[in-house]
Amino acid sequence: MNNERTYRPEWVPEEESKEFATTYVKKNDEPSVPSSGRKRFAKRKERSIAEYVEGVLNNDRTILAQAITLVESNAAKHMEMAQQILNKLLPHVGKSVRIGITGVPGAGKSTFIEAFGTFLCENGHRVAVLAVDPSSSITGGSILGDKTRMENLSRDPRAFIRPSPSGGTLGGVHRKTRETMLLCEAAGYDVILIETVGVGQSEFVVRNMVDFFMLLALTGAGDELQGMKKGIMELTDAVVINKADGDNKPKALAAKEEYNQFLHYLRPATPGWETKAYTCSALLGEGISEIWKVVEKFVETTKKSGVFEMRRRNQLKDWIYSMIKDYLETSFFSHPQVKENIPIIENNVISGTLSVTKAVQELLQIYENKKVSE
Ligand SMILES: Nc1nc2c(ncn2[C@@H]2O[C@H](COP(=O)(O)OP(=O)(O)OP(=O)(O)O)[C@@H](O)[C@H]2O)c(=O)[nH]1
Ligand SMILES: [Mg+2]
Repeated sequence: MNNERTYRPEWVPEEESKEFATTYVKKNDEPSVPSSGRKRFAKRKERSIAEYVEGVLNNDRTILAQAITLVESNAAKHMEMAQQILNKLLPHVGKSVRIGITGVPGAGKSTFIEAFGTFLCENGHRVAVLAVDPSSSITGGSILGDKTRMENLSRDPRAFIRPSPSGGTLGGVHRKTRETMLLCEAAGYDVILIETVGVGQSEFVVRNMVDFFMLLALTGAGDELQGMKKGIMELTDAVVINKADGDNKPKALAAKEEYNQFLHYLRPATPGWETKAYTCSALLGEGISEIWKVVEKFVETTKKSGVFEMRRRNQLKDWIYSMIKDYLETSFFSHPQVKENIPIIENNVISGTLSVTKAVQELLQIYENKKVSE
């Protein structure tokens, strides 16, 4: 039996029929074509590389979703296949505007993406929504949890929503999200929105894969401006104060002024672009079109100055090195002898019988010797 369609995205309401726009293919499932229904063909036929490439280029959503599943798989066989597909698609990538959106939980990121994405679709764009969510291995991904926030967008055939790849290191998530973004570009999505929760390192990771980075903020700028938010502000191309509606509107406007005064003294995240604060109401859809105008202006300015291309080139370089680092780190810490010796060496360091440098040398020696004799 073909049970492919039983995997419904969670954000589709219970009573909905099968007309939802996004196709959710269960993670790590063998990518496949529908089975013929005959028992002895229980192991379904795999698509060829050419079928994947053609399917993605034709924006066949099922094939796109399955190609993403390949990219997200940690199985060597799938990885190899995914790389071949990506290589064939490379001439068709890079033509989108890549936008990162961050903000504390509850800032309204999902509501904003619903409003912004819908606005873009209505204005002739095709929008892919991805997420980098460091907590997704526990929660299953914030987008998946958004049963209602992106209801319209998830049904819109011009939009494609994919939850954060779960599990693995941040470096692994980085690679998977970047490659997913490339697949979406090859499928013709011209605006890519990447949501991330304002926790830990994920802002830096997302900043490094997008053209335009936006911080969704709330009122009470004074409190936020203290402490860690400053670091994030230095990455942003726009601060958008959301929930500028009802009683909150005057406060939002005051916060905008405060942010603008503060931003004035910061080094801009993008050379030649002045980061400013704006207000909007994602809930009412107010100020959304103005924010798109800001993005358009940004793209125009940075393309003219060459900063746009330069950033993309630097991001590619950064990607090479971050992948190497990620590979080495995983390889080191998953090495059986290293794993075995770490607690012993750690103890020796803590009890004062071994210096840190010596400990590291010993572990590296174990790793490197083992590598040679393997
Ligand atoms: N009044 C008002 N409420 C809003 C607005 N945008 C979002 N909200 C509300 O704020 C709450 C949080 O919104 P979300 O869109 O889920 O926020 P989020 O940033 O995606 O949150 P996480 O996914 O938990 O990080 C919801 O109850 C929204 O209805 C807005 O513009 N105005
Ligand atoms: Mg959310």
